[in-house]
Amino acid sequence: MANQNGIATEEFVRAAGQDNYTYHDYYAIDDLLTEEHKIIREAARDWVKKEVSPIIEDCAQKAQFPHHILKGLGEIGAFGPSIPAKYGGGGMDDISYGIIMQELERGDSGIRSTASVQGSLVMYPIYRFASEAQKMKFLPKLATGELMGCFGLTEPNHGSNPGGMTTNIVDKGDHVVLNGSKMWISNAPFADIAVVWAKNEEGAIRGLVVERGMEGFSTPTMHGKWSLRASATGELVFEDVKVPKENIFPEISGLRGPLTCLSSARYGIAWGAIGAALDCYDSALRYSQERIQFDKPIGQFQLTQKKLAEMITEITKAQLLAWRLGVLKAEGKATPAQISMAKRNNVDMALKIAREARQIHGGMGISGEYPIMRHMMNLESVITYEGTHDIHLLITGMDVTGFNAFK
Ligand code: TGC
Ligand code: FAD
Repeated sequence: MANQNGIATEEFVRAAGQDNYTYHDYYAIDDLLTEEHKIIREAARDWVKKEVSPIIEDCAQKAQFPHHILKGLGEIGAFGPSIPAKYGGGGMDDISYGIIMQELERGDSGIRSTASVQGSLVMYPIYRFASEAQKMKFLPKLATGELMGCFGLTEPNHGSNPGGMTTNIVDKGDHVVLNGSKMWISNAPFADIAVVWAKNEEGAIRGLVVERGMEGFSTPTMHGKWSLRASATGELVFEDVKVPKENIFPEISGLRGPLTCLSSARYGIAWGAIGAALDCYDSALRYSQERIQFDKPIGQFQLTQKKLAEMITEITKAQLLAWRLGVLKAEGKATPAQISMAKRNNVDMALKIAREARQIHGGMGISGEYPIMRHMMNLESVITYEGTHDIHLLITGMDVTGFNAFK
């Protein structure tokens, strides 16, 4: 049976026919949260159970992005939770932002990705760097999902090294002319606006808002992904696009601009990845108690217990890292290198847990009846985007040794 969007609602739902996910908090980290944090978490979790879990396996199998959930994402405050209410944002604190990302990624990394891009990579730069007129023009509509955005930094020949970008703008008086291309851009195929980073004639990196409909601007979809299949990824192609000067961010020049946005998004991923890990652990724990082999539940075998014990240990360490980072961020003390460490550690942790959970589910682990393989494949993108695992290792290496391995 299919719903009005053509997405089957009964195929590929979980084995039990419903989402039985239970949160795991082994170290009573909830005691460190406020009542408001817990209310925000419950609202996001309920929404994911109702709107994401029933359709997500089917969307991933068919490589479809579920456009119909955008309005709901806006309603639960997933777009720009930390942006002030004056601009339509949620005005929430950093931990609330992390909690929402965790609940969304518990559903699917692609859904969290859509929210990360909209909040941290589109709304945040407009909030931080744009003129007041641009803020009022774009932010309230982005907060509700009426407008959707994407973030163009990566190019075909410049991924880990965005400073080498060749996309460029040339000054023509009241407008600039934009040429070049970006690839691997989340949300690009349906985005109404793109926050694009390009070099001017002096070689300085500037940020600008490119709007769908501007002549010479196109967003071809990238097909054939085995990962983040329920997320839409595309290219941004600019062929002599005339962009009015008021669309250029006046307040920022240099790589610091896009990297500041990445710090915000990487922080959200550090929380989000725990959600994917928790979903894999929760499913594996339940399966280990129900699946009988050699006349007993597989959870009675010591090797299964070792896997589960190591999983919850790693999840707990990641939860503490994310919480402490949230406190530092709220105090304005979190450094980019601390954010790098949490992004790298927590995504790596989630990917390893997904692989172990896959083992515990045996053959069923590769089936769409369980969320494991989908999380595992998604996490292969998450460990690559927003800075690869190795780039984040080198950022930590640079921070502790004082030697810059990139130069
Ligand atoms: P470098 O010389 O080190 O720095 C240039 C300027 O930027 C400042 N900076 C930062 N500022 C804020 N936050 C950060 N994390 C920062 N890191 C550096 C730095 O202080 C300097 O400022 P200034 O004023 O002195 O000029 O730059 P570099 O060219 O040597 O590059 C360093 C490196 C390799 C760490 C950086 O390029 C990097 O992080 N590369 C990874 C690229 C990346 O993460 N791309 C992500 C693309 S977007 C994406 O993947 C979205 S996925 C979305 C989704 O679906 O969820
Ligand atoms: P490369 O930079 O070519 O790296 C290849 C390998 O070389 C990696 O293992 C890397 O760690 C290693 N390497 C590179 N440099 C070094 C070094 N100095 N030392 C040691 N090892 C090194 N980008 C956007 O701008 N916006 C988006 O919305 C966006 N969404 C994405 C969605 C998906 C699904 C994916 C897969 C990517 C997305 N990206 C996006 C791009 C992403 O940020 C890049 O893929 C990532 O930064 C890595 O760049 P690359 O793929 O060109 O790999």
